[in-house]
Amino acid sequence: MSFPLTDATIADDNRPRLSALDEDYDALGRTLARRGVDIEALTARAAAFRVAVPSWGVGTGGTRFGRFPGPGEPRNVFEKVDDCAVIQALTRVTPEISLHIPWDRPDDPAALREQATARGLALTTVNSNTFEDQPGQAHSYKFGSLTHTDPAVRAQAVAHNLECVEVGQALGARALSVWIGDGANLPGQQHFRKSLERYLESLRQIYAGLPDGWRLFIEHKLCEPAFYSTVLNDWGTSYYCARELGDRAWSLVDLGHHAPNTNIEMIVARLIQFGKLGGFHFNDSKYGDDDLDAGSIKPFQLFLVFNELVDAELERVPGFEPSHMLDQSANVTDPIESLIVSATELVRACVQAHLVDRASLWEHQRRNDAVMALATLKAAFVTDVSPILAMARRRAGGAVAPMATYRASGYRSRVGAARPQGTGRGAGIVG
Ligand SMILES: [Mn+2]
Repeated sequence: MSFPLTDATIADDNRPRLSALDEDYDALGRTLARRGVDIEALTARAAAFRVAVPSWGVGTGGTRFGRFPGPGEPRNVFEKVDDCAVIQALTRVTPEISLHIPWDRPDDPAALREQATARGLALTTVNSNTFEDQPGQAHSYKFGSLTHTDPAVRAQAVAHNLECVEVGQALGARALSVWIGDGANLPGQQHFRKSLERYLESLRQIYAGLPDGWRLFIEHKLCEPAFYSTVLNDWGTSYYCARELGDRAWSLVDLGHHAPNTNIEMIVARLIQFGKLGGFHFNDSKYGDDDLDAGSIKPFQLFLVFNELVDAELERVPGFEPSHMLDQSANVTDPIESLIVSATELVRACVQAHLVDRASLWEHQRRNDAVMALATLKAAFVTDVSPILAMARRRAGGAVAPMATYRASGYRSRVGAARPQGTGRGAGIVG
């Protein structure tokens, strides 16, 4: 199937929207100028933003109770790359893909890398999977992987992670992201301290196998699938492990992996301060690890997270270089549409955070003026920066209205016809 979303088709679809965009952009520019803000500086921030798309995110996810796949789900990693390319063509902020092994293990890594490059994409991160058993595997992960009581199971899990690094090297990746489902479902099942010791012992072996220039991201999670306790349960434990491992190990924050109402922006600030914020899995959540579209439930929280990131960026905190990745699961939407929405909302939060009047904020903080400090944040948060996002996309060759252009392209119905279902493994469970 020929790739349908060329620069020319996007430009054609943009054309009737351009005069309205110019009008809205100019109007917003005047409004911002009155506040002493240069709209072009914000548009440059929007244009510079990047977030990696998860290969598993382009298939329909599911719950413990079922999965309802839609038409044209990718059946292999090559088709996943094609879907990711559609998101990049429209948004121009997602030139990277995060892969999951073994779901995405390519028979021919060079061919996969070539296809990605041809689509303007890079395969930057590999994610290991020891939270489920694979066919033919010698030992089961039912009772854990990197922390299992049996050294043979741990050795198998370590070997899998090292294989992920090897595959990643062939693909040009530079990071390994490790999430384990290890933990306990019942009190007494697991020795808390010993299981964490085993985790560190396993991770040290993986860390020792990291090629030069690689980073190791460790992802913590409060619960699930272990509902009583998980071994790497919170940011403090994650920080401890990253510090124990060394300067190439980093904590990764998944927005859905915390107790409800946790102050995630403060966790982000702490990890920045301690020099261990490696990156993010962006998504949103109402009750648990819901993996909903970014900004769909708590857009203000997303803004506050970016407020911390922008603050650190502007302050040039040493070593501050977090990787932005999406990690989400579409159950009832077209996954491509959900990823377009999420990518767009991240850019929005980033631009709004750059709009914060920091000098005023710091002054209100110094004076303990809580009301005005919040008002300063809110002034940025309630500003509709949509014309900035659209202008940045347009200038980069993307879509002024990505969702409308995507729907008009007929991509979903085309792949629906080209990819009969039931012949492959399209979707992912997400960590
Ligand atoms: Mn995650």
